[in-house]
Amino acid sequence: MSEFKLHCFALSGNSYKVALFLALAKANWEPILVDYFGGETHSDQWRRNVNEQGEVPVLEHTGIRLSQSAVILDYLAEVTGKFGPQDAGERREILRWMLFDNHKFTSYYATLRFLYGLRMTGETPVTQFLRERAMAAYRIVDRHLSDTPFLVSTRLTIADLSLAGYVYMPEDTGVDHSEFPNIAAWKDRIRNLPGWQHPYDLMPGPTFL
Ligand SMILES: N[C@@H](CCC(=O)N[C@@H](CS)C(=O)NCC(=O)O)C(=O)O
Repeated sequence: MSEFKLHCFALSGNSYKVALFLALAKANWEPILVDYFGGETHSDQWRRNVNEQGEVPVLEHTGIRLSQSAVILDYLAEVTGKFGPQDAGERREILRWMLFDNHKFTSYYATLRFLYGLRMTGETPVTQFLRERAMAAYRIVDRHLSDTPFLVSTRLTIADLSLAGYVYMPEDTGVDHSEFPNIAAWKDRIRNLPGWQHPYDLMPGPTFL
């Protein structure tokens, strides 16, 4: 039996943050496919038994069940001793970037990708707004990565894994990624780490709608 169980699906970049941690840490884990597009996370039963917040990822480990990717990454860093902070200053920096990620970097981009890249809504005032907000967040991260190889340190931390959730997703979002050379170099550094896998290889389920 696997030590860690991750409720997830391939298209979920928020789940990928955790799946990538488990892959890079060479943990003994298994994915549990959630039928998100079939409405599973909206069912009373799923919300009662898995996550009242109605979201993946959800991690199960030794009788503990956790949601929110940032909380899960923090937990995994603690129990595995990998990719976590080395002192209080790093802990605060990791938290600062993970909060920025949840509010802006992942959040705007993931919603844009869902509408424009998966639901194929075409351009609307909403996609336009989301792209502007996402690109503003990408500019901030790109500038930050111009003088550091990883977000918080010279080594990979859970802050990098949080921001990496959607950056390998292949769908067209209308964002010109050539504007972000430092993010491209950072993506390559992560991709070259032993154990890295693309989200669609790491998690089960359909990869298009
Ligand atoms: N802040 C959450 C976001 C999780 C999230 O939005 N997950 C999506 C899938 S990628 C979801 O389950 N959404 C359900 C919904 O919005 O109804 C995290 O980091 O875990």
